[in-house]
Amino acid sequence: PPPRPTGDERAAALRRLAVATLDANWEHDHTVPSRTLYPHQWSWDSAFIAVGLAHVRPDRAWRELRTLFAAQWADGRVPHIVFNPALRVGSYFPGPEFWDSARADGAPPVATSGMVQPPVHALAAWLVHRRAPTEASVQALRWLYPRLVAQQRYLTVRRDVGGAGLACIVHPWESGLDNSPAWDAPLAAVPADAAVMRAYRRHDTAHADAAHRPTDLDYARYVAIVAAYRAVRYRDGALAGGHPFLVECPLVNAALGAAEHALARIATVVGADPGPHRDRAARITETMVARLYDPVTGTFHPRDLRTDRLVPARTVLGLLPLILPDLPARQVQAVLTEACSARFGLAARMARPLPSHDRTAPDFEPLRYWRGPSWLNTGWLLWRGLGVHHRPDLAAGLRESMLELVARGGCHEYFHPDTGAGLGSPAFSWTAALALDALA
Ligand code: 9WN
Repeated sequence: PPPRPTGDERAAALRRLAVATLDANWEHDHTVPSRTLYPHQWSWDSAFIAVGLAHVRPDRAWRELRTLFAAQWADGRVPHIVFNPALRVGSYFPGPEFWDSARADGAPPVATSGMVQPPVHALAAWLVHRRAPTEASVQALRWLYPRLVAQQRYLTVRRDVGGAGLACIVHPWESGLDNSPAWDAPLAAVPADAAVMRAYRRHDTAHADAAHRPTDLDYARYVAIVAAYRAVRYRDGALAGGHPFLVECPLVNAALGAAEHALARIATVVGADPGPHRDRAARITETMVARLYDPVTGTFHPRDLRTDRLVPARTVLGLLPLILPDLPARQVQAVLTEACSARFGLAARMARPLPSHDRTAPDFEPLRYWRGPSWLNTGWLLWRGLGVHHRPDLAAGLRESMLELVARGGCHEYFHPDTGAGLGSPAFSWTAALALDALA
């Protein structure tokens, strides 16, 4: 067998691969997540990508965020997809014709989706600036700051369907973890029939193994929920009255709280008052503990607003509130216990990669997208949380496991949670970007 590469050789090879992947996915003013599967711009992908670009191409990191926020709606929502008008019809489903954003009030001139994704952008902007603070990065922060504030306002005001101060997601796509078992219970109430999908052509299954993607029934429901939101032109006023999917997601709300912490730091750079951001962050954390933490399971769960119950599934989403610096010690300890249990296997020396779902659950599926496989972005968020809560031993174990995945498998979209084999897109941008950040 060839000699094992040294740590330095592994790092250098990984860095080269990651930079080449990001360069190949750069498209004029943004980075596509994947040339085949996702050829437009995605919201939270761009935030992760910016974090990675900051290490090698800081100008592009800012450009990435600017392009995304140039498509922000008048109400403050940052759309989860910004469509590239140069691409032919059919390069992604559901495409711009399906979303029909032009008919919605306050949509930008460019075609976008009408939904959001986890608001990890303020954190990303802060990290990009901190990596290389320059006059240009301060200017970029000045431009972004009011837009990031508007994004927060949209989520905490218009999307506060539960009335407690948390943001509600109106579609599984908004969580970024589309077919996570976390959404099975709330989705079961969405009337849909797999036959609906005969009217459409999925694009994803032409580029990835259908057995590794959401099912046709999932897609039928995804399409039905978009159709319900599109019918009211993406207005949020009547959501509580009957929208088919209304859930408070632990990741979206943890990102919301972490964003206020990041905004407090950004505020000091741009000459604004950090105080209100700190107050809002504290309120979000408190409310998350009160509404989404279950003392019996010792982890966070989504709250289904249509039944006002916590969803029982224990997924990686439950661990991600660890990114909140003001998470109380009791919840920090409980989440660490959950993460280090046989369900997720976090350890200072990890035997297997961090899965996206509880390995011991009967519905754990090692190959199917967010129902088991290991993803770099959820690993990266947990890794940051471990740093924030002073667990360098566990952070080092997780980092090593993430880097080993990419070193062996390449910049895949996700990885088999037992073997580490690469799955999904083989040249996926956030995997490259977050590996670069973990390497630094
Ligand atoms: C739907 C782009 C996006 C990610 C999501 C991931 C996947 C889209 C899809 O790809 O979602 O938004 O077509 O499956 O689940 O997290 O942002 O990479």
